[in-house]
Amino acid sequence: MAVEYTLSIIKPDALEKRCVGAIMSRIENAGLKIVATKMTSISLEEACNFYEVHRGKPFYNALCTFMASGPIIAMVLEGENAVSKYRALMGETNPLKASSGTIRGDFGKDVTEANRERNLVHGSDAVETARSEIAFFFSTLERLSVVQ
Ligand code: IDP
Ligand code: MG
Repeated sequence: MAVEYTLSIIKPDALEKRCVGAIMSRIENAGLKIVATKMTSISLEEACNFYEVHRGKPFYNALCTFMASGPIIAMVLEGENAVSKYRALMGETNPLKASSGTIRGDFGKDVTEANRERNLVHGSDAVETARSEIAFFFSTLERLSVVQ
């Protein structure tokens, strides 16, 4: 099986709820390795660029405003099938539908239809996407041993 890299973001709502440690523990317990990380924040313009693929969708403005609303933690995760493994750990996009045992299902119980962009975490959806998303947040130096 192939070792992959994926970009994880712990979103502003997770920092507000103080479940950063719990999320990182779940990542490590699932056999994924955190190989780069930083706490940072992004401007509205940067958030809009990061989520460019969703431009024009009804939730786009709310999503970008939310992502620029507070600190976030970006991480590069390494492991076999890291992309799909981390997406399974996150659970469904809609926290109202995400299963118990997933990050979104367990920490997003207070979310409503009106603010369901607040789903705690981001994870790349493919190896190719991960490559550009990692480059968005991390310089070559910061990526350390990540071969991409
Ligand atoms: P993903 O994060 O599970 O890959 P995407 O479809 O790529 O889901 O959507 C990006 C982000 O946009 C989601 O994580 C969530 O924060 C937000 N989002 C997606 N669909 C909706 C929606 O229908 N309402 C509100 N926010 C949404
Ligand atoms: Mg996505």
